[in-house]
Amino acid sequence: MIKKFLNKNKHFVKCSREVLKAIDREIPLVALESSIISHGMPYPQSLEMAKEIEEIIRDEGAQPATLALLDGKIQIGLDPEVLDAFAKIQSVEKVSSSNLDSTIFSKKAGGTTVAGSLRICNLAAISVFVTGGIGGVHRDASESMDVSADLQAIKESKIITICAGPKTILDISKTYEVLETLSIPVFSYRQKNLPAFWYRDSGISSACQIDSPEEISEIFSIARETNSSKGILLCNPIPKKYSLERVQLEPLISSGVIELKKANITGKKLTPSLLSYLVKKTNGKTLLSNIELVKSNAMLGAKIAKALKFA
Ligand code: PSU
Ligand code: MN
Repeated sequence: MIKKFLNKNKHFVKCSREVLKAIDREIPLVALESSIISHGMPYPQSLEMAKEIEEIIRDEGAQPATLALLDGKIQIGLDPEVLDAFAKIQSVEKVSSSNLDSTIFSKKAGGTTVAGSLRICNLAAISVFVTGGIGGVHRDASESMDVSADLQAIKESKIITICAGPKTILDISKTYEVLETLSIPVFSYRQKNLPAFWYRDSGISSACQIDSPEEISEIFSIARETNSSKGILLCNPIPKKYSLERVQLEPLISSGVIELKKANITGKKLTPSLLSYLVKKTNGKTLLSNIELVKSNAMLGAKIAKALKFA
């Protein structure tokens, strides 16, 4: 299926050498976003993280496919030299579902968010997508109306998105409410409650706990058989060792929200600015934890991709 799509759309889609080989060998793909590289983390940690998670996925016997936009084309997988170059580009567009087409048109470099990446996964029929934390309802949403396009994109995706929950900087309970309103099936991994990125426990209980890659693969089959047109969201709690304390983090998030509001930082800039504010205020603690949770999600994503193949 993916081969047919690639042959038909060479003018705007390009695969890395490694991804092409993996498709031939029927190695299952795990899609990765690239906005986390271009906007979510500082360089060079961003590049190191990207390489590390790709390696984790390969070691598990799956094929990483980092998605991005370059030279007017959708890239499925970045060859090592391309990934290196991408991580160093200073001005990269943050590409959501709404500006994917305009970024292809402008031929600018683009880092795809969850929403942007899921559009590509849909096109290329990639079933497993890994990120750190999804976007959602911002804490000042009652005023700003800032709700990430990620939520709508997950609903429209037919893909399993593996994350550590919504990012802690968001209004977590409102975000889980909107997920419910959109009727997105949300699962927690190996615990009752849903996580919230740097926190293992959001305090919100999950409708369904999943305990193995095989179980999520079964749910994916059920969703297909029952003709579900929605994506599946699997929330994998951050490893205990790297989870952060509410008492320490909450005051910093609150002051960050206020400070950025004063500086008029809104829209696409809000999430990356809050993340980098917290990295500075915690002397890099939030960054280390962010990297570790993405690694843990990558490992789980690879296992799920394999389980789907053998289902
Ligand atoms: N996960 C991380 N760090 C990030 C992101 C995810 O660990 O920076 C990115 C994703 O690309 C996500 C985006 O889609 O943040 C959300 O941005 P916004 O709130 O503007 O929709
Ligand atoms: Mn937003």
